[in-house]
Amino acid sequence: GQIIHLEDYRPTDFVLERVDLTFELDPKETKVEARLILHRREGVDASAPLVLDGDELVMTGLLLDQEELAATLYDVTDDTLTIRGLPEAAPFEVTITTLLSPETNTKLMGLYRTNSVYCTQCEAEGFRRITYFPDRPDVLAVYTVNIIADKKSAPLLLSNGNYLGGADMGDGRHFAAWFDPHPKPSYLFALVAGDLGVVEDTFTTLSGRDVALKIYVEHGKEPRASYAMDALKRSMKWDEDAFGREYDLDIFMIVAVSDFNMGAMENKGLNVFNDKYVLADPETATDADYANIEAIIAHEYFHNWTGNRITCRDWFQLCLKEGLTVYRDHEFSADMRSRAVKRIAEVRHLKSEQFPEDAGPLAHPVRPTKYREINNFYTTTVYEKGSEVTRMLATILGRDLFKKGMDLYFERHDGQAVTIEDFIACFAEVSGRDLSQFSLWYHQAGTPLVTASGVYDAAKQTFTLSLEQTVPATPGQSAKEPMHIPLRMGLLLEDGAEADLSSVTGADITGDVLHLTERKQTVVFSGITSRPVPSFNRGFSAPINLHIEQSDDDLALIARHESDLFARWQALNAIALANLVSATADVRAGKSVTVERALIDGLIGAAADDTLEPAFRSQALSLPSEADIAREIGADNDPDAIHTARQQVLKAIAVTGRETFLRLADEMASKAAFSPDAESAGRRALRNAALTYLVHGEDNPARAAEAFAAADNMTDLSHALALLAHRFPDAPETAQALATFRKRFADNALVIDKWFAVQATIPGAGTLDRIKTLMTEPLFNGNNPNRVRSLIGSYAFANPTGFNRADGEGYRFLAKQILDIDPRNPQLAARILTSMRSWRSLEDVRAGHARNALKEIVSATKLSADVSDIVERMLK
Ligand code: DPP
Ligand code: ZN
Repeated sequence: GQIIHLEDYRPTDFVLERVDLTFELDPKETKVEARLILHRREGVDASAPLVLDGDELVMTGLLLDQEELAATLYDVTDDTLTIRGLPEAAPFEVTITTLLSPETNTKLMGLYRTNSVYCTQCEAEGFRRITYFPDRPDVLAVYTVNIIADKKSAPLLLSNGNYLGGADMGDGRHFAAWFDPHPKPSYLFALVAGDLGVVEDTFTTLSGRDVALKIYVEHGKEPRASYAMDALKRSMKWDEDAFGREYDLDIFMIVAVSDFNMGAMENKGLNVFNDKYVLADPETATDADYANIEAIIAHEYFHNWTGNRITCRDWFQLCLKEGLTVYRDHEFSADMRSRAVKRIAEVRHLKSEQFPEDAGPLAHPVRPTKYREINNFYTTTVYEKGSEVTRMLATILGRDLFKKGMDLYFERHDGQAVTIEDFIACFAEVSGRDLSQFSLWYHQAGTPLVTASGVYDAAKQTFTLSLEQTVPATPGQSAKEPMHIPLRMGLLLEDGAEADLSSVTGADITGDVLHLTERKQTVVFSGITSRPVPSFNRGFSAPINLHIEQSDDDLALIARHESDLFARWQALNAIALANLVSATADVRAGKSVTVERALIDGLIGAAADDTLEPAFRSQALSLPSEADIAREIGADNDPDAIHTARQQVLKAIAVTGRETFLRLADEMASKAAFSPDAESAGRRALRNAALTYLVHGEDNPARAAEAFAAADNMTDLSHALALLAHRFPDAPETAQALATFRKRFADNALVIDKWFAVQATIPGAGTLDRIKTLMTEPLFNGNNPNRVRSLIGSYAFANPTGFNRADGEGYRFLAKQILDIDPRNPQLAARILTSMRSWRSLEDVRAGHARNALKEIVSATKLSADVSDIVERMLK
């Protein structure tokens, strides 16, 4: 594919007024008739042709104003249909007939079949696989959709908007018509047809309109959709309360399908979901599953305003809807759950997924300026960093001005396809602030590094802070400008009180936000009565790396006394990370590992502190991951040494904390019936964290096996299974638990995904053979994206020692799998390949093997644009 540049954007030559679509559904040969009403945009040359996008289409008819078009007036290429000789000013009608084969559409883009259900996925460029069309987000039109299908196999016929009516056709088929009054881009089109069960409810909006809510799932799975329904109603209410946004159709539908490339899709009025993010009950879903369902139901619903009513001018603006909508779903979850615990989980995710992306060959700005394959830009940078940028805007402006800016955005741009500049202009206008420096967050890739050091002058009672920021070079961007970094902070005094920050020179401070805007800034605080311990980046107010020389004692003080709970966790995490890095160096030097007292005391102290909520204590106990340690080390990584070091630290904490962990395992055990609420989930998390330590402090699997046998919900069951498999992979107890689990859940694909994932993440070189055997298992299905992600994705993304085998076999295996998946489902192949994004930070031998595996992929004869884009950027 060729490279698309932001600077080349220009509006279409033709304006699309209306779209009428008729589908005659058939698994092998679906006929689509698309009637497009268009007119030439004012000022466009009268000879300019109409160029429509297409992808793997078979066209069997082409009419202009109902007349067959002469062959001399149009051309068809692999990806376009060009029509010449069109009216100069008057509207005209183009009618295109195409034939599709949903059954053989393994790319899962456009119209495809999943479990005998017809389903569509059009974002980003899937609509062009249905008909020739101006398939870009700035072409907004009103759609009417007629669906004709076999009545028996497809009793349900759904599309966007409101239901107009339907009828029996007398020949075993029936038809339904839908009309969506809201102009929309083609990527929000959806059609679903099939035989599904439904869960129904209603929601009354703030202005008193009743909206019918329907969640469609496979027959028999209806009870497992009730949590999703509850989450939907809470989302609708929250968007009214928090953002004043009301729903705008008579009906809101969600369909859960089992073959889906992404998490979910926000099609207008008809969201389509990966069933993983809809279906839940205590027996089959973990607390993490419940939290994900709540967040993703909210996310897709919130898109109705941030994405659908106001959409993107072009795909470079993807963060306009995604970053903003992630921010909104984060705020929703924070309001539904514990804000601090939610923030810790978000930051863990950001650091483990987005920071490595931003530090490697795939780094790109939140708002990129070029792409080859847009599917490859649905990244953690666009989503998660995009959300953080929105959060910083709210931090800088303050709650009221941020809200005013959002209100202006909704009012001014409703019904439009806009840009990041349009969005920022609303906030600049309501606040009177110049946000041009802040906007660099959208344009400069790379995680900024802030270094800080402080000097206390007891005689003058001043504290002088020297701050410096650098933004690392990233592909295509060598020199960077200083950014506006809003750093929330506090100065903790010896008695645990907080210093007043108002007497300051060298920086603007609003509340507890220090505005770092220069490359170097010297900030002097006066009236500081004792040597202060600075606590930076409270609530992770800015997505940065922070380097500050701080003693374990000072960090421990923050961990005990900070008013910001997130900052307490951050301090504990900093103590742990430094210790894990030095332990790794110890292992590589052949020395015994030192575990600092501050770490052991800090963790056990937090765990034992009954004044803190259990969910927070479980987060405090959860050590940085092996990937976190590798990222902190940065270069020349040996995953085996990291694993050994981490295991030894874990064991030392386990031994010292044994009494505490025994107490927690007992006290946190639930006697009540299962409830998925955040508080109950927090108790389970703390109990399982305690169990993890206990099991690591013992050398037999009895405790984990007992936990497995006693578990009465999936959170506890899958945790016990992972403890057994990861700590005692070869024990008979493990083999037995795996067999029991498989037998019990063989009919439940989502649970079997967990069974594959737990085995794919067993540490050590031996896991590759296990995976090869699992691929021959009858339950393995290489065509189902969830299944492929659970086995191959988990191995490549979440098994540092297993995947990064010193002999390179893990990389060679992955290369082979990528080449196997790519022809069927390029999007899936490209996504899994990004697991190798940090290969350059490995030690030389492994890095050499990784490079060779990537070269093997790049030299394959036929690669999709998706995979070749990723592999070429990774080798550059
Ligand atoms: N379905 C994806 C999301 O909601 C892409 N829009 O983020
Ligand atoms: Zn989204």
